Amino acid sequence: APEYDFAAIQAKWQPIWDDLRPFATDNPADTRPRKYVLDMFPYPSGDLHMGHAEAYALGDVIARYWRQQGFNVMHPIGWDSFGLPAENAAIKRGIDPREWTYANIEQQKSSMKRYAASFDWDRMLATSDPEYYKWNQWLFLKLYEKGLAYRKASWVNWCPHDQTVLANEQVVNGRCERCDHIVEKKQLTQWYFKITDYADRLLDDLNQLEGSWPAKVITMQRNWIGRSVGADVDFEIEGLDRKVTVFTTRPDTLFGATFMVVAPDSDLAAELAAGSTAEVRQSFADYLTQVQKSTEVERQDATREKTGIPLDRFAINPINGERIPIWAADYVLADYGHGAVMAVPAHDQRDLDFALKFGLPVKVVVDTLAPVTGAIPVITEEMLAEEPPTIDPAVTGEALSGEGRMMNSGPLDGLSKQNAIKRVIELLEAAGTGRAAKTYRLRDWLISRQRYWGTPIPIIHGADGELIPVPEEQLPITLPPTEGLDLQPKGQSPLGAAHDWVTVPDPRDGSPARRDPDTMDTFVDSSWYFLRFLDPNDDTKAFDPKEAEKWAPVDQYVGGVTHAILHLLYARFITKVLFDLGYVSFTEPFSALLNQGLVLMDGSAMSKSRGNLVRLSDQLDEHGVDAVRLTMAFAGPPEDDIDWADVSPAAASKFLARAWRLSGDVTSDPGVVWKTGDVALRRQVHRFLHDGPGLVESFKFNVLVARLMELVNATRKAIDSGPGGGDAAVREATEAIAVGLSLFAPYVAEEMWERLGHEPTVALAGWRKADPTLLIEESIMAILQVDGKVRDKVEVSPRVTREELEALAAASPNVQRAIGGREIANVIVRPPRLVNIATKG
Ligand code: ANZ
Repeated sequence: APEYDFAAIQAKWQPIWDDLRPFATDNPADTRPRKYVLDMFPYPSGDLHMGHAEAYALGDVIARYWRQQGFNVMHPIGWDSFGLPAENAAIKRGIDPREWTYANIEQQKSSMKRYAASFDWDRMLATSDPEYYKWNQWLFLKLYEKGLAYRKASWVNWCPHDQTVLANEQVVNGRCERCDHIVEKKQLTQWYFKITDYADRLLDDLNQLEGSWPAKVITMQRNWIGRSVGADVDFEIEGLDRKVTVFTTRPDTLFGATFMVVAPDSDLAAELAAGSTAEVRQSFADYLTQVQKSTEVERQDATREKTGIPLDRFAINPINGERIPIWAADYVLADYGHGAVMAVPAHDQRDLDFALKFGLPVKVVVDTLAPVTGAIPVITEEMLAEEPPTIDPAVTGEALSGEGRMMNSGPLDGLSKQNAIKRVIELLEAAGTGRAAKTYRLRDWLISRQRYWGTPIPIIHGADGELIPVPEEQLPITLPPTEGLDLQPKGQSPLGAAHDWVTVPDPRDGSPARRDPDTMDTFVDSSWYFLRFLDPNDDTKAFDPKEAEKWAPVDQYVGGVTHAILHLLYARFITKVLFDLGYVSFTEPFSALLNQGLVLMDGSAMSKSRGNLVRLSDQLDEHGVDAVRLTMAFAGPPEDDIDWADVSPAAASKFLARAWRLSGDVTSDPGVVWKTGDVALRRQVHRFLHDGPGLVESFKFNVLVARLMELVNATRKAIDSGPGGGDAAVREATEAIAVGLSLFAPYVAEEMWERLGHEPTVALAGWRKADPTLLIEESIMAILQVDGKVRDKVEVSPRVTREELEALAAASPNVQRAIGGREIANVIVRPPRLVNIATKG
């Protein structure tokens, strides 16, 4: 008998599939319902690795499943091919980043084909193609027109190693996400996208995704946007002709503000210091130098020793006219709220730590011992003075952050927190000194990069400093060749040195002007790529709104949790912008999201340096594509990490050989009548057909594989020691196994399908509907008695109801005969096992 030879099967089917194009989605006459299943596209950093293999195996289960359900499934792939690694590799090897990038793309593409990922290869794209990035430039111009792209000078995160600006999202624990160097601060004029205009929508629309996105990702997005609700309060500054506004989430504590703190690196602090004494100016300058050395993370660490300096200036509390001193301290951040706070040391721990260190007054205004439901404050002056026990924060060092009733607060006294907040906002609004306000943690999206390998920003700088958008018909602005350019990072874009490229005529009058030399963050490229797949070769527009109407949003997005914040947030933002511009009719790009886990080895991430790297190509050579893919799906729930040391692709390969052998033992004809087959095996097949869809749709791929294994065993038993290979049920089971396996192990499934006498491809064979009459699992024999004597037995479901069982008894000819013409006195029904009919006489 022939042996299962995965290598031969792979070599045989690859060219046949290339020919058949079973996953093409370009037929306008296709009437199947549509599904858009998208895997996050890879960065071409080398050959595919185990992580890709997991992601693409799982995404493919979903895509292949929906095809078996009769859907026209869009499942495209491309490359996120701009970015730093290509540029760094190019610098290291002295080659053009294109060379490195496109060689890697070729390699990944051929690996994906061998891996039998069911992509529509006609829709391939690479973001570093001018045909693609032309539309990044178009998108930029649209945002610019809308006032959503702007330039501003600001302190930016600067990686001294990569010599480039980083978005906040790319700074992890104060270090560069890519190279792990400590990130510094530097002042630069940069391009930003105004994502903060969309903060509320980005937050509120997350509600739509509840249940179809992982809860963890929704929470991460919410925290990243970080909406705080409270009030803005305006303070007059003595000797200054302007007000200072603070943002507070606790306007109810306004009577307890005993000083004000401003961020030392804010314009406001500089202005306040400038108007102060020479001594203050000097100490401020010294303090600022010291502050600039600390990282954002250090500054946000609430437990860090407080530092600060008095500015010798005073603010007036608008609610009671109190005069409070102004300090500069680095626990207040320049770019959050208004960069200034009203300090309420009795009720805020950071303010308390600061007050106690510098001897500033502490005033309790919330009686946290008074039950919120009670009426009268119960903290007395004596209690505050009493020791021990005391709750006085100035003594305990613990701020009273809990709820209670207001005290020492004039018109607010006795109110609960919520009512006090409402009341104080009313009072401030009436006086014109404050208002309800919201603040976000989300910052605008810094998109300029001082690197070569990215999309050039389509702006021209006139000699007069005017910013002129490049006329749309001049797009794309393509990157110049790297020849003669020094790509080594220097803090300025290498494009600035490409004299012929950067010097252009001013579109207004032809006078000499300069191109913007920066390139875009690659997250711009990936923020809309799912739309480009719908018509990747259209050179007249970014995407066709009609195609978007047909296919988008993406029904199922699959990818790593590493993209839970940045990429998803940016794609959601750009989708909303495109909605506002009228290009799409939906506001969320990805209707459902699946995050696969990581592939580990011996409990830790694989890496060359750890020496625990498992090479995908070795695994594929040793066990075959199908076995590796099946292992990925069988390892556990897809969200969980897979430890490659704990799984067995060799066992998967053995199982596939077992399944494959069944197809050689089926001797019946493809046209055989199913209903003549062995009932027990048919029941198991139809239970499998019935349960399969629910298992895939709830991502229980591993359970479905286990069910396939059971079915293979049962079919083998039926062949060897049951009705034999000629039985119709054996064919029915083996065909169901081939279709089931087509989701996980496309090569062996195709081979089985052919051996069963069918034409390729099994990928479109269709998932058969279960016959409901075969879904009664184990049946039970119920006994039907007349006057205590057994007259009949019937097969029933274990869940048969009293009424059904009684009706079955009444319908039994044997029972009827036994009753004869007599009158029925009493019927006892005990489902599922017994009916006893007692007659009169
Ligand atoms: C007075 C107050 C009293 C506050 C109290 C809190 C408790 P979240 O929730 O993170 O939004 N704050 C405002 N701007 C700040 C800045 N630029 N840097 C550091 N802290 C800042 O925090 C809002 C609170 O953080 C605000 O409410 C303000 O302190 C402080 F019992 O105002 B609060």
